[in-house]
Amino acid sequence: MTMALERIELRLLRLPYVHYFETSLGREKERDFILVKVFSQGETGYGEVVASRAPLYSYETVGTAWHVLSEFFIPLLFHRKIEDPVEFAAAARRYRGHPMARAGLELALWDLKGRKMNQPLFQLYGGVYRKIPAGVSVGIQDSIEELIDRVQSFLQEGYQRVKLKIKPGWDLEVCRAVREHFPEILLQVDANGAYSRETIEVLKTLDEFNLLMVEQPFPPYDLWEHSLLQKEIKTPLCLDESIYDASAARSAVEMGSCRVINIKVGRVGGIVEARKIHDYCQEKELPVWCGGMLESGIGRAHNLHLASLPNFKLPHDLSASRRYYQVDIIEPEINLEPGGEIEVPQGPGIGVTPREKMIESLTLQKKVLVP
Ligand code: OSB
Ligand code: MG
Repeated sequence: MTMALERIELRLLRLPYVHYFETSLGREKERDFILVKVFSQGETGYGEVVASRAPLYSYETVGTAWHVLSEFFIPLLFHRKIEDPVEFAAAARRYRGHPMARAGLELALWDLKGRKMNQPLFQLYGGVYRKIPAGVSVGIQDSIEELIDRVQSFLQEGYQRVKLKIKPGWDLEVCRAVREHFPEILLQVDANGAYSRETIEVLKTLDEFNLLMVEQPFPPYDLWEHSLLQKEIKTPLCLDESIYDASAARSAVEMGSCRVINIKVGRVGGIVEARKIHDYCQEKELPVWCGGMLESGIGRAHNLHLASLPNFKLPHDLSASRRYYQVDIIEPEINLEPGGEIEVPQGPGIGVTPREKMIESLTLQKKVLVP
């Protein structure tokens, strides 16, 4: 049975970070993002759009997502009287691109569905893990000393692995220092596409540091360059930005461009596409892990449910609420358990409760759409 939605709300929120976050793409002090709320028969579903203010990580922005959601994806739902996330994913294929926008809406429909069925999302997805291993992504700092201090305190909190952001000039010396201080930890690096054919020698040297993986050394649309590098180094390459859908995953694996994939539901356009990538990698015996976009508790709760699927086999970029924000927009907040794990929320839908008053006070812009 197909139920029609009564109303959809878009909200632009701004949330300051507890500590700036710097990657090869730049330094950010706060996060602007869109919250999607879908309403049906007294239930509300919540989704988060991970596009940021500027087109740095990908071409999408808060502005492009607001536009395509208002003008195309939401009218499509209303026009076809769709409420089911799988039907939405199928119908939305007529439009190209804008994965973060479509994922935000699909996630809201999943949450709504879970709440209506009175089931947590991990159960709808067929998840198998009740607790997932937490990793932490540590940005570029002003000095190596500050970086070592930050890594030390995250390890004390219990994170199971550390990911360092690197860029030309903040790479070998940084890895060497962190390795010397912490010889045993699970360590990996992420370049967000900052290297090129000309700077490949540095990447080959990374083999010295016993890293779990090197994430996205070259720009997104360069599978070929990654395949050449993977042949030259022992450390597995992991792709993030390059894997924009299931066919890109297949091309990358068949070309030998990576041995690990980071799945982000926003980057690939929703849970339906994320599952295709998950299932394909499982069949190919390639491990995946769940990436993050510094989400609020709503997006992170969604990520926890996704990360419960069986082939999510490496520690994730999923950290406690307070690693990102002073106060999160959900309760209970996401916490790290002893041993560095995070529990998958057990309530219906995403399994956590959005703090409506706080969301209202953080809202910069709001739009209500009706059929
Ligand atoms: O490349 O994984 C990335 C944050 C914003 C944009 C890109 C990336 C990241 C992170 C953060 O590494 C991971 C997290 O949310 O904990
Ligand atoms: Mg990355």
